[in-house]
Amino acid sequence: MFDIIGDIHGQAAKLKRLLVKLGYKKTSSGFAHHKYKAIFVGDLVDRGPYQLETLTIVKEMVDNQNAYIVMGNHEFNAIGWQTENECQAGTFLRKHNHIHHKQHKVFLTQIGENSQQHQYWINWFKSLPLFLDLEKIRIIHACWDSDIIQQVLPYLDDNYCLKEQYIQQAFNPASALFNYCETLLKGKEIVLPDGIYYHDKEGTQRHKSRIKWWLKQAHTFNELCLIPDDEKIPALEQQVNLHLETYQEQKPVFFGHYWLTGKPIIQTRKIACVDYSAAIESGKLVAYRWQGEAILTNEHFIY
Ligand SMILES: [Mn+2]
Repeated sequence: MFDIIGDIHGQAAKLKRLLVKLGYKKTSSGFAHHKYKAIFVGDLVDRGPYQLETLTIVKEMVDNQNAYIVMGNHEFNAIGWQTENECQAGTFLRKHNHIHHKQHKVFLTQIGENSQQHQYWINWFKSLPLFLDLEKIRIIHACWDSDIIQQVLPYLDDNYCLKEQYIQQAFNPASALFNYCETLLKGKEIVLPDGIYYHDKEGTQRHKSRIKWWLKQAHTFNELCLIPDDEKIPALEQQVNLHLETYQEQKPVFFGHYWLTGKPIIQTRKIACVDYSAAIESGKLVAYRWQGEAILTNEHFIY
């Protein structure tokens, strides 16, 4: 039995409150539950105020077999920030530009950029699996696409962790591996029709949008795209012509990443997102308490 816990983004206070609510007890070897193990969907870091504390709590649980974790795009990005680009000496796999620095600076400050501690956490991030395929459930940060999972396997070790020798490739936009990582860790996107755009949380103009990959069908861009309600312009009511690959397998899939809001509900009977924007003050940290069911239920969300 598992508690699948959403993106924490440095909100250690929310994490501790949720763990206590779920019945985990603080022991000499970290938080533990006599009946449940936690599964974290990634994105422990960036944005929130207590990133080092979040990492420490989660790693202690993982090290003591009280939790599992998969990699989020923010852990992936952190690896790229700290790893030199072998093709271009003096540069890094993730560009040290203003936007990337702004996203990552709280982490770098708390951890001490280039310190031993920094390298310690980067090494831990490198050891995180891209997904978990357990006996009865699957966990991934953003999007489970069965074809891509098959194609990415040769690059992974037995724990579904990216092999060290492929890290450079994973950040090279010309490689297939880069695209696999994009889909699994950041989800699927669609290019909006010519001249149509919206503004994201940061106010940046976006001509591409994340899509609800879990839908069976969508008739318009508004139905398909994850666009804030107040940005939903009439032009997005035009018909979308896209074949959606529905997840049709038996095992339920849990993921995070999507900054959902409102009362947590399952996406389908087999698919549930547990990210409800804990990173921002009004957002809640959500868990799904999985008790062995093959059909998911809204009753099992706890927050
Ligand atoms: Mn994410």
